[in-house]
Amino acid sequence: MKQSYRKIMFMLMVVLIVGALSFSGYAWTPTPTVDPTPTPTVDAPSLDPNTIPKFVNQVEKPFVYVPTEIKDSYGCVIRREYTVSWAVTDMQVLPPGFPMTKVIAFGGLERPADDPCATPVFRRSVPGGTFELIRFLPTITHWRNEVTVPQFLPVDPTLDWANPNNFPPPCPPFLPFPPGYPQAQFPNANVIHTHGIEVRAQMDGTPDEWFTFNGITGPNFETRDYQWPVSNESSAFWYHDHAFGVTRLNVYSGMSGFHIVRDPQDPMDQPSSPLPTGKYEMPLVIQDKSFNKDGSLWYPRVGGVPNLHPYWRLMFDGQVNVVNGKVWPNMNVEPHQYRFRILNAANQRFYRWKLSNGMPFTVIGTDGGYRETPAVVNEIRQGVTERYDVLIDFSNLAVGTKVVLQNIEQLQPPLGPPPDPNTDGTVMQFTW
Ligand SMILES: [Cu+2]
Repeated sequence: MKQSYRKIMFMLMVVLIVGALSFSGYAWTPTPTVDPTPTPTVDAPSLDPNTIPKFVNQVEKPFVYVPTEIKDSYGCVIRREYTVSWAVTDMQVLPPGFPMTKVIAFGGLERPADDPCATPVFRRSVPGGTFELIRFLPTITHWRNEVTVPQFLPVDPTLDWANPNNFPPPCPPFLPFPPGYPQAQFPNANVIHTHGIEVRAQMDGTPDEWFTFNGITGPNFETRDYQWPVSNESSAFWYHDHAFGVTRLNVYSGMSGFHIVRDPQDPMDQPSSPLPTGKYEMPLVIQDKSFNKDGSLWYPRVGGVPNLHPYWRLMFDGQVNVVNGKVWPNMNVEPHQYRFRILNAANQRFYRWKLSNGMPFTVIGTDGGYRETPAVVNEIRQGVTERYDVLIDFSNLAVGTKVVLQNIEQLQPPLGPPPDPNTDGTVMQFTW
């Protein structure tokens, strides 16, 4: 099964490369002297996922950014403003006792818990904080790139990419990573895309609108300050890095977070709504990752076609699932119905959710807002970037029950093998 899958993937890759070369005008003739066997590589994560204990981490709810509220002469709030930055830092992603992980983390103001009057404090986190937006209340966000050190994952300078230093693409033989090419690793190009939010194109974080910490900007750059009319229906959205040719590295490094839009005119968002709120509402940012023994993120360092692209690989699936920045966490629940906003923030992996005890999910919303009627299902398939708004009712479980959120989607559908129930087939646990 695995062998034939590899053969199919290899043939697919050959077809794609031949197609790309013919399209770009190259006359490419395969010669019989070329050995089609992929170069053997030791490019693999050094931390065996089976040695990482599951459900030791506790899930954390992303904090909510505190805005500055601009009021008119009557005291009515007419606009909200945020300043959100991102920087390289270390976070405890693996369970306690394991080394910390270098990440790129968003940061903004948080209100200390249980004290609505306390002065907001600055905090960085992976994923980033949540923007709680009110429909039709205009909002401005000032984005600040504070990545002052080289990107720690391999930037492949043979791709068409942001390239802040105008570094000419190197020719083979290529340098291994690390160190790679310092002129490509620094400074890090970033731009924030607000996935699904209605906004002017110049403020949507398209790939060539990138900017660096030291003032280098992409060809389409206009502004670091985005205005959102917040015209979408109430739903959840994804903000993430989107810089040209390095998005996969920056998102994998941690640059993800939720926007949640609520509509005061929608009965489902009003105080009389039957939907769970407060501690019974939980956003879940789910990603797959692999790790090294020193706690660092592992990302492929040898390209799929290393003679053309030394580091870039078309397909990569992590071995471990990370929920709200924690590997395989547990969440203690009460006998209550919960509302989960689920975001697939993986680079390419599709998920199919299933609960280990066969309990159903009630899907009340998707990327576009609330459904006309809820759908009760036993499985949910979720592609990259998609959001689901689901209810899970834990109120009829016996004390001590543990329910595991599983992933049963095959890798790289429709060709890949099923996930391993002991690693990427497990996501998180709910404990009553
Ligand atoms: Cu997106």
